[in-house]
Order: sequence, then C-alpha cells, then structure tokens
Amino acid sequence: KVTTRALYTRPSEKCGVLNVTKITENGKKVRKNWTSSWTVLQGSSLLFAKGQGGGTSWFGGNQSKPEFTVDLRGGSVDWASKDKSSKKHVIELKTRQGTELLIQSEIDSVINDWYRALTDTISTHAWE
Ligand code: I3S
Repeated sequence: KVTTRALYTRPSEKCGVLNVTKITENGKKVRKNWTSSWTVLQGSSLLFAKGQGGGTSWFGGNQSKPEFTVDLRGGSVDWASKDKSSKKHVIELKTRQGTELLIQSEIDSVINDWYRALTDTISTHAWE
C-alpha cells in the first residue's frame, strides 16, 4: 500500500546534469568557468563529473571519475542574487571549507528539485 508518507519521502540519492561553476575556492575568489556536469547527490556529498556521461551512469562502468566532491555538512544553500550571475535559476552553494559554487539549470522544475534536495540534505546532516 502506497502511503502519503511514502510519496513525500525523498531519496537520499539524486543525479542529473547541471551547469556548475566555482566562484570561490578555500575562501579565495576564482574565475568563473561554467561547465555542464553530471551531478550526483550521495548522502551528504555532492559529486561532479565532467561531461554528461554518455547516457550511462558512471556508477556502473568505467565512466569518468568525479571531477570534484563537495561536503554539504555545515554548508548553506540559497538562490543566488542577480549580481552573482546573469543566468536564471541559479543556486549558490557555500561549503564550510570556504568553497562557493553556482549551480544552474534552464529548467525550473529541475533546479527547484535540486534546491529542495540540497536544503533537505544540509538540514538532515546539520548536527553531524
Ligand atoms: O560574473 P561574471 O564575471 O560576469 O561572469 C561571467 C564570466 O565568467 C564570463 O566569462 P569570461 O571569463 O570570459 O568573462 C562567462 O562567460 C559568463 O557566463 C559569466 O557570467 P554569468 O552571468 O553567465 O554567470
């Protein structure tokens, strides 16, 4: 029996293609470099791999290794202000380690789902 609760339970894993750029690394401003990236939310980690993975999940085969990984614990997520980017639907993600990323999708349902998943993850792992 499918309960309402089950319908609202979110998976702890999520993946998809997003446009991503770092804007700050270890507290230092870096030059933007927007890249389309295969993005995976796994537990409290967000993993990015270059390219779109050729339609195959890199979990299975010998697809590209994660380009970089972000620890979401202690981080924060918000919608980016206009001065951060001229693009629409941009999320600003700050890590406790002082890395700031912008994450974007042209599809608002896609970016809204990511926003929810990231805020849920950060609040779930807030006390670790
Ligand atoms: O915040 P900025 O500097 O206006 O960001 C833009 C630049 O990074 C630009 O590249 P150049 O390094 O060649 O100037 C990018 O092509 C743009 O996409 C960046 O702005 P948006 O608003 O798209 O985030």
